[in-house]
Amino acid sequence: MSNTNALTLYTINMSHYSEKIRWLLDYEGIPYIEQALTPAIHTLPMLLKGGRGQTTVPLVQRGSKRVQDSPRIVDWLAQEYGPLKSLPAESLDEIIAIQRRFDAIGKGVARYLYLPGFAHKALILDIWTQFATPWESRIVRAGYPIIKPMFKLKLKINKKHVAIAEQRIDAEIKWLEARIKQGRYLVGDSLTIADITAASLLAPLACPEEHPIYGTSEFREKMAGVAKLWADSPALQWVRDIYAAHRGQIWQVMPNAA
Ligand SMILES: N[C@@H](CCC(=O)N[C@@H](CS)C(=O)NCC(=O)O)C(=O)O
Repeated sequence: MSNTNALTLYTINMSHYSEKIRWLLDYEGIPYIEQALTPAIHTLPMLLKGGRGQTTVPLVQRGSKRVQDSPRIVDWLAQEYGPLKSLPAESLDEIIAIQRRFDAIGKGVARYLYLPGFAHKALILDIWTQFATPWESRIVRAGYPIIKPMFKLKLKINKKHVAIAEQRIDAEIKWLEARIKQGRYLVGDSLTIADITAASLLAPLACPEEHPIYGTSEFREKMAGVAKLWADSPALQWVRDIYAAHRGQIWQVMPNAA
């Protein structure tokens, strides 16, 4: 494959939306190169590459084509690399509706974990700088007193919005519990993007051991400790089971630092 045809996935190591697309690519056997960005440093490159006034990861690039925002990436991958086994045509509408409902709680999940997580500065900085160059690491560490309040403002990490997030997550967890009573998979009898989205977006709460960030004991204790409310719920157990059965090894090839 020539470089123009190579697919690059831009991620942040802790990002669950990035994990959703990484998982989809791995599951579909679509070759890609992962470029891991450092939080805060990611802002300008993603703004410029995305061209939509957004600074978010994931973003995929092939040649001059760039696609930002995970549901748009799913659509584009289906067009370019389809048919995808995780998007069976006969159940498309149902799968996309479930993708939408779990995409909608992703920011709430991040908000919910960061509020108590920010008490653990050393852990946050270690995660944020995992793929940083030495100068990026220095910028993020020195700039943390400014980056943290900006991040809190942007993601609405405050008691009021965390309380709303808790209610919304709880409602989706209850929905998931009812759904998995009907079968192992959310739609049909095989893994689809509905399962991949639900499992990825809830993974920071479920802490599946396969995930290199969420699966560590330090993350479990310091970031996800607050999710005790649901820790033993059938929904989060389902997330761990789906990871164990279908995720395989994450980062078979380590990402490049971008
Ligand atoms: N709707 C977007 C949401 C992506 C998103 O919120 N990504 C977070 C990381 S999990 C992010 O990039 N945050 C940093 C920023 O907004 O600059 C998607 O589905 O891709």
